[in-house]
Amino acid sequence: MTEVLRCGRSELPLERPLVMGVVNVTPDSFYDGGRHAVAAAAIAHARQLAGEGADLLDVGGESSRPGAAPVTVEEELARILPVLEGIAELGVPVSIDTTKPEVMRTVLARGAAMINDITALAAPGALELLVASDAAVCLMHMQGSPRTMQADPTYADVTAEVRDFLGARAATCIKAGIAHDRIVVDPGFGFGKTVEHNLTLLARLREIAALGFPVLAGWSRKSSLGRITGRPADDRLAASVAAAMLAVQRGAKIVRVHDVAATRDALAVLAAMEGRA
Ligand code: 7PJ
Repeated sequence: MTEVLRCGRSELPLERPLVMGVVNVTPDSFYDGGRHAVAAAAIAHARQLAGEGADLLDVGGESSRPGAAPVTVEEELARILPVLEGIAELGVPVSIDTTKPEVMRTVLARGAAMINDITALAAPGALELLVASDAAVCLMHMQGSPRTMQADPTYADVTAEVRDFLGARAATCIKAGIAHDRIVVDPGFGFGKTVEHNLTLLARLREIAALGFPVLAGWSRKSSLGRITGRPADDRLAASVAAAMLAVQRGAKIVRVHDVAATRDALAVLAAMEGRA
């Protein structure tokens, strides 16, 4: 198992679980004060998450929620770049959540420490861009595409299929020249999975971790937690923290969360119990 994650200029030790804070730069119907206001709000939010102890910040300019509309390269970069520039001074490694090689090329040239790709570098040219960089990559499993993935997710054995996919993509990355300690794998909770699939993957997360790469788990506020608790997205904090804890107890090394402070507190209790205080 990798002991550190190498991501750009940073090396993140993996002896304690890392918290990745989510920074969305996607104007929505509730908050659309124009491009500048959206960037300013995202920068302020990133600063808050860094203050709460985020180990990584994941900046995304394209919503990958089920049914979300696609955005152009130009639009995505216009959203992301002011934020990437505005948060550099925080000193927290920045991950960019994108599937587009053109976006990857630009953000890698501007210091992005990680590419978080929900398609696991499926786009032509994406793999080569990562090979030529020193950034880390998060390879995520998804069945189908964001537009259609929740229509009828079907697996014979969801854990084996997700594990085999991630193992094959990681092997392709290594063969192409990306070092083992730059690779993160992610089962992609909610991406072409029913609540039952997500819970099976959580219960059996050790089998994904057994691939030998750090596992990233993203449960924060997801609709499966709404189905389980009956609560709307902005009232899923307790459920999200519980899921992050369960993932870490089953081998996750990075949790992708909206609520950094609460997650860090929960992880502090786990660390104290395990004598890692
Ligand atoms: C994930 C993600 C996830 C990774 C999103 C949401 C949907 N990237 N991007 N893993 N989820 N690696 O946050 O609800 O689970 S967007």
